Amino acid sequence: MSSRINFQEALELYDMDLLELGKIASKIREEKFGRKTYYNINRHINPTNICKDVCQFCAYSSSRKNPNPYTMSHEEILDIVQNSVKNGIKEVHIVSAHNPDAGLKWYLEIFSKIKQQFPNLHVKALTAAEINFLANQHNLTHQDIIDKMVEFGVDSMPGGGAEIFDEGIRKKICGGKVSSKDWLKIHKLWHNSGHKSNATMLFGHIEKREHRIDHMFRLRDLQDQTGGFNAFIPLVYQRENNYLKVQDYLTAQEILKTFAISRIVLDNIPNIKAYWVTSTIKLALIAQEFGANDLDGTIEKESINSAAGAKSANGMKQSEFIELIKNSNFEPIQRDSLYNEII
Ligand code: V47
Repeated sequence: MSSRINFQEALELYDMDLLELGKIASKIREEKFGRKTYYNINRHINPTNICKDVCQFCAYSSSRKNPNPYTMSHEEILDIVQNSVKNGIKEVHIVSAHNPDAGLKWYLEIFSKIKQQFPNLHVKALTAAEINFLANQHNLTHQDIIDKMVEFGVDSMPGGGAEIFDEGIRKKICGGKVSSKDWLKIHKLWHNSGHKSNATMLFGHIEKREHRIDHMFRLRDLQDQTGGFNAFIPLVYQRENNYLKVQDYLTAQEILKTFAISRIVLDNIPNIKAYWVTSTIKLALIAQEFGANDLDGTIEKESINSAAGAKSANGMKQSEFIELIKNSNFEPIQRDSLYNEII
C-alpha cells in the first residue's frame, strides 16, 4: 500500500481475515509506538444531566429514562476536583447534557475557578455539541464560544458528540444535535486557535460499515488541514436504558476490525484510543494487537456509558492498568493530556 488508501479499499478491508488485518494495523502501530501503550490519570465530571435534546442512544440524559435529574453546584464540582487532585489526576474531563437553565456563565465560571485553584490541572471540556448548543442559546457564534473557552482556561476539547457523520443515520439517532458539518467546523476553529482535540465515532447501532468509513474519511480530510486531532476514539454502542432498538450486538471481530481499519485509514491522527469503558477492558487489551495504542484513563466515576450498561461506573485503578497492559505484553506508559510521556 504505497499510496494513500481510498474509500473503496478501506471498505474492502472489512472482508479481510481478522488476523491478517491485525498484522497490518499492528505494523503501523509498532512503527509509531513500539510496544508502548498510553493511559492517563483523569477524572470525568458530568455537571448536569438535564438535556433539551433527545438522542436515541442516550441513557444518561434525564429527559428520557433516567429518572434523576441533577445539576451540580460549583462547590460540589470543586470538591470533586480537589479530592481527585489528591488522588493524582492530571486531567479533568468535563462534559454535560444540554441544560437550557445552566447558561454559558455557569460553565465559564467553573472553568476559571478550577484553573485558579489548580493551575497545573489540564481542563478538557465542552464537546462540539455543547459549544453549538451554547452558541444557539446565547445567540453567539461558535468562534465567540471558543474565544471564551480559551479565556476562561479550557486546555483541550474532548471528542464527544461526533456520533456518526452520515446525515441520514445522524437524523435518526440524534436529529436536533449539532450537524456533522458544524461538528467539524467547530473542531477546525478550535485547532485554528492553537489547541488540540479528540474525535469519537459511535458505532454498532444502525450504521453500516460504509458509514464508519465515511466518518473516518471526513476526519482524515480535516486533519490534513489542521493537524489538531490527538486521538481517534471508536465508541462501541451500549444498548441498555435507551430508545434505540438494536437487535444485533457487534461481534468482537467487527469491533477489532474497526479499530484496525481506523489505524490504517487515519494515517494522520497519531493515537487510536480503545476506550475501555465501551469496548470492555478485555477487548481494549486485545485491541492493542489491532492498532490501538491508548486505553484512556482511570476516570474515577463514569456516568454516560454506565447508564447504558457499561461496567465502568467506578473507573479503574492505575495499578490495574499497569498490570493488565504488562500482562498483555505491552509497555504501560502514563501520559499527560497532550500525549507527553510522564516518567
Ligand atoms: O458523545 C452516549 C457516547 C460520548 C452512548 O475525547 C454512548 O478523550 C456508547 O465522547 N453507547 C461521550 N456511547 C464520551 C466521549 C469521550 C469518552 C472518553 C474520552 C473522550 C476523549 C471522549 O459517549 C457521546 C456519545 O457518543 N455515548 N451514549 C451509548 N449508549
